Amino acid sequence: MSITVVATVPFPDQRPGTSGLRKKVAVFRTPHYLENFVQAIFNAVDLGGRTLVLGGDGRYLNPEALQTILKMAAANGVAKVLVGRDGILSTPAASHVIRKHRAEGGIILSASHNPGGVDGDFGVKYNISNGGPAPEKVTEAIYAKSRQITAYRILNGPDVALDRVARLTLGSMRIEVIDPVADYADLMESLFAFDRIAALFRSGFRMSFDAMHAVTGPYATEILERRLGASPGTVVHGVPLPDFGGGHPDPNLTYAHALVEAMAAPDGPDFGAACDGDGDRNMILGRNFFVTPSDSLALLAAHAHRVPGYREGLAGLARSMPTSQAVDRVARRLNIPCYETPTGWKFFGNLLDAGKITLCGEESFGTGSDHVREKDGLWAVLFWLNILAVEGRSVEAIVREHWASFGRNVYTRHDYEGLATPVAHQVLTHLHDSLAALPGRVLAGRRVNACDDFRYVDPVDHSVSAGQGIRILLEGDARIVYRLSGTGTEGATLRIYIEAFDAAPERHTLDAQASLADLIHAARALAALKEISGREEPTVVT
Ligand code: VG1
Ligand code: CO
Repeated sequence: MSITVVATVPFPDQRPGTSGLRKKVAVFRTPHYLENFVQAIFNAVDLGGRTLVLGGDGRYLNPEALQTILKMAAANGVAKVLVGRDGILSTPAASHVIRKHRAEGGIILSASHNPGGVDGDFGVKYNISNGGPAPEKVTEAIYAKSRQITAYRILNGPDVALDRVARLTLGSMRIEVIDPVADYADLMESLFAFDRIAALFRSGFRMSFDAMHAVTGPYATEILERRLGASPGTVVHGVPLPDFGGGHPDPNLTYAHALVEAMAAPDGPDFGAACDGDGDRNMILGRNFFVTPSDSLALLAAHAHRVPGYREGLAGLARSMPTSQAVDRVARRLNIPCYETPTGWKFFGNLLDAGKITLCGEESFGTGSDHVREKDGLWAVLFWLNILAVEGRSVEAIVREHWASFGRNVYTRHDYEGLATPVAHQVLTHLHDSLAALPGRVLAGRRVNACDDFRYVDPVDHSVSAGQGIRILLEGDARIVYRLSGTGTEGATLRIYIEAFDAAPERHTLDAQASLADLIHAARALAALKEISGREEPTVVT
């Protein structure tokens, strides 16, 4: 088999965002576009003679892209590729496979929670040997290479059969097609009290897990229905489809509305959960009750000592900056550190590697621990099941007890999607210009204590990440945060995060929108949102 060196020109727009390179399928189909970026990875990271992990969430373009990447890996001297059967690997499972098999890195094909299909999104993410997303110095190196590229290397060989577990070769490169679920399911079994959870299901406890026709279907079916004995039908939308059945595989109150409705039915299940396209996000629901991701993180931390994998205690906790400060309160009670990082899982990697933290999470339905280096949707669901099995009480009762003990950080995120990029930048410029005059002023009845544009200094390698979002810190632990999304593929998305602390939540409404109404109003006014963008109401509220 011969290697072709194909001449190409750089594409200017291949800068990885919050979580890899995400673009419309049509962009990835531009001739040489995918190949360029993949060659930029090979040029930036020395994978010659090394092992690479490869897999994706099964979305449209996955099969073709997998074959291209396999042929390029062979032409670039990669020794061995571990690839999930049918090209399937959830993001957390890929992270585990990289770690377990001591691979040099992994390429994950996914655009996570973004819609799929021919008109949807596609993505390529590079993970390093710790199993986590490449840190900024690596993504910047890849980006730099993508702008200098003149040619890529590809093997002229046949497509590889990925439909069964096998050991194959392509040129001089070895390929192992692996069961995408087995290693991951074993890892989950090592962390959680499967006997207690199985007993819970035997007692008649009912659950609905919505895989949203995305990657977690096979994982959830194996773990929940086969290993834990949940009744057949517990997993819904369990078959991964290239277009996710036309849905938006984002587990939140807007896009997982079928599950939300099922949980509101009088005879509905006791527990509901959903994961996103690539299986790293989770949504947790009780009967007619939504657990915010920020509360979920805090609650898992507070209950961790009851779960076998975390019985020894927690080294520390971390949350992304916009995530609510509920977990900070748990850290204070446990007398352990709590770190505040910029948005994106890559910032947790160093803290996890250094043993400084055990659990971490983001407000965007992401929770995880040191078991892998990605957020992990099913892991969070199993953590909750373990707590429910030990507590023997409802989701709502457990959350309310947490609030009674720690107080409640009432929280919401408002997304303004599809803004024209210059308009979104104008909003941020306007905010920047207003910052200096804010401290001491009163907003929604609360004094502004401080405000800044968040700048993170990594406690481990001291690398600096600036411009990570505007924070307005108000009296009484209230906050308003603004930042632009780094994962969207259409125009710009402005996210506004609003939080207030309620020390006596039992006396107040459960409705976060109602209790935060004055802060929401102030946040919009401060950004001059209506004047600048013509928009007042967000497109998605979580
Ligand atoms: C969003 C979330 C962020 C998350 C990222 C990747 O980024 O806000 O918390 O880490 O998606 O999640 P942004 O830049 O659009 O706000 V996923 O499930 O892609 O891997
Ligand atoms: Co995801």
